[in-house]
Amino acid sequence: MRVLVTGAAGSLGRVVTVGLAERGHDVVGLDLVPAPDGTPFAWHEADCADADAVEAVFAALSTGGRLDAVVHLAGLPEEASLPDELTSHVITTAALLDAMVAHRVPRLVYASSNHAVGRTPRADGELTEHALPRPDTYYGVAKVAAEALMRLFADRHGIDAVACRIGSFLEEPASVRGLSTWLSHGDGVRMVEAALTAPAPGFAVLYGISANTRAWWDLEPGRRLGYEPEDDAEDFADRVEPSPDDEVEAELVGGPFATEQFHRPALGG
Ligand code: 15L
Repeated sequence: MRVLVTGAAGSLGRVVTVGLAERGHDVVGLDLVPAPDGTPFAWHEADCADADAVEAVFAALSTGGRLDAVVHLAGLPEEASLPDELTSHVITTAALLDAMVAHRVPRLVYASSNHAVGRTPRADGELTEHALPRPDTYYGVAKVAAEALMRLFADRHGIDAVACRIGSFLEEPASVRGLSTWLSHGDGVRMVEAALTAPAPGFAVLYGISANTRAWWDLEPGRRLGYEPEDDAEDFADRVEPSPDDEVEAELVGGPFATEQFHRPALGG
């Protein structure tokens, strides 16, 4: 498949671009910054929040053959102001979806986040794809809104749109919470490839975690799309130090993002 990967220079993007290229996909990177030295695939520099710049990238790509999908990984990875979060996640997704419709690109795979449902209590039981939006931060609010936009474009334009609610994408789990929420680098690539290649998923949500022994987020929605995780955070459990925050972080899906440290006014604060 020919795939445009946004945020190609970011922590997810660096792993996913290389992983997809190794699996035989024709990857095109897109980022605000230039390609790292030695990048073996095509690269465009543009701000995904700038609709004209995004359109120009799609126009340039249309001369090189059909683009099969966009993997949208660009965006702030943490809490910021509400306007910045909306720009980073909703406006960028809108610019990409508009360009996809204009250039008949049929599929979007999006790095959504567990923080879209981060205020869901663990006591509610297994976290399924049917959990109602329950963001824990403005970051989570923007992920919810980006998912809603994907659903709208799936319904209106028939775009296949897979929202991957990613847990903690790290080389190794870094906290007790991470023993449940970890997504390994290898599984991250497997997840994106499954979301890219699943036959006709329409709009779909999956939880992006590894096959962690302590997982309590439903892996079935991913498995239905062909995502078979292979790693388990438990293999690293001996290296994870307990912390006084573990108990409070275990109460809600979003862990630290759902704690009081992020309480602030929506505007002007
Ligand atoms: C995310 O969505 C964030 O981008 C990342 O910074 C982590 O907080 C991660 O979720 C997590 O929940 O561990």
